[in-house]
Amino acid sequence: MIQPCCLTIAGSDAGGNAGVQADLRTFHAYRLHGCTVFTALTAQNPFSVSAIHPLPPDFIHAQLTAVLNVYNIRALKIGMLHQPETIEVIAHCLRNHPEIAKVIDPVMIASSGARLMTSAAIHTLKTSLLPLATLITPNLPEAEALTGLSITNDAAAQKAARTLYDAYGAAIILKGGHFEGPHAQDLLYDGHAFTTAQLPRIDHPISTHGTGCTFAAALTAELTLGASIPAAFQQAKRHVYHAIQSSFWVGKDCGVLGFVNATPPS
Ligand code: PXL
Repeated sequence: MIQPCCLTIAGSDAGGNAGVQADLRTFHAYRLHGCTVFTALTAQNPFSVSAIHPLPPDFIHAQLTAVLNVYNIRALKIGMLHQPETIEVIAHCLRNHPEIAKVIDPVMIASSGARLMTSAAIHTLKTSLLPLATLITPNLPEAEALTGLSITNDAAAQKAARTLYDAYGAAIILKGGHFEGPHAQDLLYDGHAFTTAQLPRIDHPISTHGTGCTFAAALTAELTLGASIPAAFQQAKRHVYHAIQSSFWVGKDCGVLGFVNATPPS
């Protein structure tokens, strides 16, 4: 029997907190095989990104062709893209695969503050890639950059989610972690209804670098296993919560998300 598997198209994080490394460990938590297409290599730790090495578009094309032709990929996740040429080659390959669910995490700035996407690339992302998405998962600064809206309260968050849905025809999860308050609340708009997922904000001393990648990877794993988008949303949120709760130290002032056994959707 051929099992379903998933794919991440993202950057490498040398420190192993974010990017492809976070995605693979999340897929493994769901007992899913993960294919990996690297867009760029980064030299970084949770405190700074010291170098970015984008991979050539023809090599990204070769990686995509190699995996899309053979593996039973049900859902994929797109993370760090960095430059316009990268986005164009990915959009070109994925246009022929409407059967694969596509979760796009429009990564723009690392938690250390480093820019992971050039401003020219934001334009290409909007015109070429976001229209292919099944689900888009911006945080508040990314949603503001994509819509031009200022998101300072719940009503503005709903307006931004609806604006993005109307622009791209994809479900939108707006990650509200940047709002202040005792709860970390995220908002889903799937074209029919707004749903929220709310868990207590974890006051944890260990670095949470990589939570955005882990959340999008958990959504991808859930969709691979057949969950609906609203169910995937609640489960993925819980997955990240448990990963933060079980994080541990791996260097001076440097932690990493913990290992979680993900429960498959019922
Ligand atoms: O968290 C966003 C992200 C995605 N991908 C890579 C990253 C980061 C943040 O640092 O390094 C490779």
